Amino acid sequence: EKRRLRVLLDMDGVIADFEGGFLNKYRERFPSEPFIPLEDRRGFWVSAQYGDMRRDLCEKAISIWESKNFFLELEPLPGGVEAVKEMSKMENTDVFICTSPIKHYSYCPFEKYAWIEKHLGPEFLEKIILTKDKTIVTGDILIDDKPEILGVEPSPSWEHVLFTACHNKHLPPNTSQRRLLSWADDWRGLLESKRQ
Ligand code: UMP
Repeated sequence: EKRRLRVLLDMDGVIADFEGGFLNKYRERFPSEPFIPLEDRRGFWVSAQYGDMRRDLCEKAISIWESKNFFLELEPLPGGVEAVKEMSKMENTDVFICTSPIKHYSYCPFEKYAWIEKHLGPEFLEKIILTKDKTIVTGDILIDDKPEILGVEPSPSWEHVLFTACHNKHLPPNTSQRRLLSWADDWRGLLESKRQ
């Protein structure tokens, strides 16, 4: 009996460069406001770190990803598109893009679909899971840059592998959480380890 491997891939911070896209557009729109270089990013929430710097910068940051074309124009992260295409062609492997939309829904959900079609191809439109709660989605592995993924299911089926990003790379080593350092890291070996 053949067991298929189900891989769940986060979008922002894993295949799409949310942090880089944010910083470029923030600096373009607010050239005289302070900003946080990517090497100084700490914590998953960009808005929280900007708000800590100066209260009003929280909503200025949010206004960037609530703008039209923000999600659509994100650059792919190095090697991500190639890796997703390659793993989806592997035998006994099902790949899904599992991503949380923002609450301001005018552009984000549409643009996430458009981004996937543009960069991965129309066949991947059938592989998109938009959810605020990834714990209720079943899979063998979830590759995501958010350090803690919580929801209504206390015991999710997947192993969360932390994808390294500017905001999580300084976290103290966590022996109970595996990491993928980038798409140049051994993601094939990681998938193989889940087939045992
Ligand atoms: N996001 C915010 N605020 C932030 C940073 C990100 O709302 O400070 C959004 C961007 C993504 C979502 O739509 O949160 C994160 O989704 P996942 O990467 O967890 O799928």
